[in-house]
Amino acid sequence: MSSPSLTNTDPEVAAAIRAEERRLREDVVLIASENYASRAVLDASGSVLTNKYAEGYPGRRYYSGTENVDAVETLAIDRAKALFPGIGHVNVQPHSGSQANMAAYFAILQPGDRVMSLSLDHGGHLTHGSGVSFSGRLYEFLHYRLDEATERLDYDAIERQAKQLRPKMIVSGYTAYPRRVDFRKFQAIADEIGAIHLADISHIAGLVVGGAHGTPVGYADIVTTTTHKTLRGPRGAMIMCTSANSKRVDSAVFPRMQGGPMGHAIAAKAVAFKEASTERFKQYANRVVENASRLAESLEAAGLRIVSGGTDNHLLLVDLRDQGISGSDAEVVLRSSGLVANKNQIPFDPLPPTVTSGLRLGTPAVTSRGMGITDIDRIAEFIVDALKCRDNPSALSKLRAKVSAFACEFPVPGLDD
Ligand code: DSN
Repeated sequence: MSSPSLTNTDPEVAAAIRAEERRLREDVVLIASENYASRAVLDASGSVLTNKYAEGYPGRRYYSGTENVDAVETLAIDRAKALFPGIGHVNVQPHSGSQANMAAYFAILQPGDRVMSLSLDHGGHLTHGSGVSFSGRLYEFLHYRLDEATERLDYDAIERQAKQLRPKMIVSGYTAYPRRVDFRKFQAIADEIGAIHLADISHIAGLVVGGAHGTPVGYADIVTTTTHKTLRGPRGAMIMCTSANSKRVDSAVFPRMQGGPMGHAIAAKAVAFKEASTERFKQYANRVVENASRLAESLEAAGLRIVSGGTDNHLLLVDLRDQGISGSDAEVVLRSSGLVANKNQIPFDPLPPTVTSGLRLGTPAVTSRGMGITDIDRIAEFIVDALKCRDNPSALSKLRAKVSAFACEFPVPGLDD
């Protein structure tokens, strides 16, 4: 909420924030990577801790006056360790998921080293070796792909490929893969060839913490995650690793990759980790998965094809090829109806990433607003209606009014708590 001071100092920024607050209330947010942080997280994030320089780590800083940032960073580390039992070491300083992955690579790899990961068009991330990212430019990434028939990971094929390519690192964890990931199998493959296993759980971290997805801890040498997706914290990231990799990871984050940590963001991470340690969060994580599964079923019942036949996690991919509409056009149609989702390539997509044949839908944000199964059925109806009346602007604007009225029935974390 914009304060009187912000409104007086900068009415333009204050107006944009107010407009965003309205949008968050009136839209149905189905972007799988987005969520609503609580008021407590936002308060910590907007605090005076933004003022402090504190290069280094708690107790070992290059600046004085760091006792308070030391306290919040120690809390964040201890709470993260409690959320991921068995983890040896945690670094809560990375500013983003991309930077967490960068530091993880810096910790283990030399330029030119070979890495295996899922290709971007099958659900991997840009920082998993795309040619347009630093990762694809600095290292030799070679990609595994999903099985064409099942649209799922084929662990036997990945094992064969790993034995042939002998990468120094294997990356598991994805941005658009709707199925469970077997981290134990990835570790077995990595062990067979002496590779490091990096699990990027940015999308599913909250599900792991809530017990709705298996943990990579004990199976991956390094685990990276953002803190703002299913974890429902502030925008940012962290790296977890075995004790054996702790020094390498810490020095890769600072001083190699970043300078001063963001104390306000770290404080907000600590608050989010406290919230995620509750029974309520466990229920939330499980409801996210139930809701995603219901959305997949309802859309399938309405005649839409769901990639891989459903979902085990918080997201699903809709294959639009037989609907006569591209992902990019569907994104625009949904947006004009108050439904916010993003176009996404589906496995073996004939269309480029700027167009795509798919839509990615996720339930973390709507579940944070308290929506359950019957609400998800209504959202599925809205999606189907929007696609049906895509060439009828007046029907779309009526639908938008309906969607907004529906959305406004639910509280907005961060604004109403
Ligand atoms: N941009 C995020 C997503 O939407 O999945 C990943 O970084």
